[in-house]
Amino acid sequence: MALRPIICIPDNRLRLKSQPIERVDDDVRRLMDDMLETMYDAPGIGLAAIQIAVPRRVVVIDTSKEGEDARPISFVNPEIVWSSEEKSVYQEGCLSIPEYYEDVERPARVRARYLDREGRENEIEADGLLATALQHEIDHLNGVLFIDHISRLKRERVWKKFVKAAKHNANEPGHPAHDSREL
Ligand code: GNR
Ligand code: NI
Repeated sequence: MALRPIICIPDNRLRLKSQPIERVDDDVRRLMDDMLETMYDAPGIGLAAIQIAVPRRVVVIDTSKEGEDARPISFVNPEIVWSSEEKSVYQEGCLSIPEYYEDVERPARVRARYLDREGRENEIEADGLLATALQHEIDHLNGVLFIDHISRLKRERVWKKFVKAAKHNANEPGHPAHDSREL
């Protein structure tokens, strides 16, 4: 297993549409293990492969609480096949937008179809934090970030802040940037 660097906005790779996995093999399972290690280290409750710069449709999630046994779930090619009319609001954050949190409204419950670690087709019906995390991660696979669901004013404010920070980092050798690439 290996820790991998997490990329942050304004890195435009976060806007890529990730490509489906054709076969769940040992390479894919190794990717999932690296993602889980990176997610727990961060720490976060979910991670999409593009956040470690791999544009593949792979997601890991663990919404278990501190002190509980870990309950990691790995999803390959996840798709929402049903979502409730009922909505819920969670304060979301993203490891690719550090230290920024905002309320986001999404369907309260979703059903998703995916391949598991063995490549078997599976379905899960989720509510609560798991439902929110699943939608947040599947958004990543489509190049969508949670700030795309908030007001344009707030989104532009946070985006500009990270562009500025990236430029600053690029001009200060010895201060490794989150990622200093520009749009
Ligand atoms: O760690 C995370 N917490 C979180 C909280 C509320 C809604 C979504 C999330 S996902 C986030 C980790 C992350 O950035 N996943 O892409
Ligand atoms: Ni995220």
